[in-house]
Amino acid sequence: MRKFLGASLAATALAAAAVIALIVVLVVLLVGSGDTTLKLAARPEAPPPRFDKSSLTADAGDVKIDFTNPAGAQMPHNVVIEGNGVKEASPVIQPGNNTSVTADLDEGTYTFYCAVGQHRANGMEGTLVVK
Ligand SMILES: [Cu+2]
Repeated sequence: MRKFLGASLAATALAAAAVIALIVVLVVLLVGSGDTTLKLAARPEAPPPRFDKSSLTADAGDVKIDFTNPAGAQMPHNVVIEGNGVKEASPVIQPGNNTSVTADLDEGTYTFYCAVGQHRANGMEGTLVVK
């Protein structure tokens, strides 16, 4: 009887531990394993207009790009994240301002670019790889 009780207690403790572990896993999955915030800026010495980075990497999930158009820049800019059916754009900002754009991204390769004028055609774009 005592032996049975001990085994029963151990089984209960094991079950409780399993439930707790499951809850932890679910919380990690739901709260988001991979929210990423990236920094990006326009280079002030335009023209030609350029970002300060031509490639970015992020974890799958909400990906936020904090974008700075520095005070010394000559022109307005924005950032667009596009690819795999996603297209999210930040507001266009004048020099000396900051903005951001956020997109919920799956694994894959995306493009980020500036949608102002001919900036993208002139090379103001880059690749965002989501893993
Ligand atoms: Cu631009």
